[in-house]
Amino acid sequence: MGELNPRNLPRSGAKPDEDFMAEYLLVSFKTCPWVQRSAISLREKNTPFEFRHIERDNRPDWFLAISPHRKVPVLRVDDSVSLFESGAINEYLDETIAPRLHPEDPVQRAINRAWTDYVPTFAEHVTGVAYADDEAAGKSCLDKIPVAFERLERALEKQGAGPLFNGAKYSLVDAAYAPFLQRYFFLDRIRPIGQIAKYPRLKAWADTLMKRPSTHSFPEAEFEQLYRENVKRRKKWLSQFIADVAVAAE
Ligand SMILES: N[C@@H](CCC(=O)N[C@@H](CS)C(=O)NCC(=O)O)C(=O)O
Repeated sequence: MGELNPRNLPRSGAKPDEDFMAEYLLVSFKTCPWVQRSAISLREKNTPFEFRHIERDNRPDWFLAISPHRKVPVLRVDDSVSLFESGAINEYLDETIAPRLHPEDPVQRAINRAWTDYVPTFAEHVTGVAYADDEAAGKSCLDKIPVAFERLERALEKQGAGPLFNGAKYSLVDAAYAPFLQRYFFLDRIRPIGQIAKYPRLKAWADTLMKRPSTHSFPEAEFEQLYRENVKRRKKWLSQFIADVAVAAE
């Protein structure tokens, strides 16, 4: 296995003083929201980890050997176990590292898990416009945003006062939604969508999460620029509204 061991490979861009052996290695594409969800959990648990960014179009052999679906994130633990799927990774982290982000109450835990299960649908509705081929498809994606927002608004109403999903205590639900709420704001700044202001609880929750340091893997402006470059590079309908970035050919 030596050759496929990610530790044996030179780390691009690593400075000598960063060259530590982390117990946790999180393999990522820089702008992947699912990776971000696991990175957030590690940061909320104050757990140091090595962030290893690979390129979507050039996935190394060592990565393909440890990622059954060829997707990121993969969390390599103690250089011996490779976990995949951000939801499973976060459950594992929560079972093994304090502080617990799941609530103690089993009913609340079930509710939290249920809302975390809604994330893929929420993501598809809220960020689908970035993948639309033309204006009609774009408009039909945008029409789905209020459905997702309304559901979360109602869920937050039942949860109570905020500012986080479970009130004062950070949970895995916060970690799961933060990357997609952040992308809504990015999209809204590419071409105004103007939906979130209609959902005051959701807006307050999103604002709280955007201010939370754990949400951010990179400086915010730099990350938004990377996101815009990705959208522009896709050459979909929304790309035309990004005039201000030069996108390097891949
Ligand atoms: N359900 C997965 C989704 C992960 C995912 O879709 N990752 C994307 C990057 S953001 C990926 O690796 N895509 C590569 C591919 O589909 O080949 C999770 O939660 O980890």
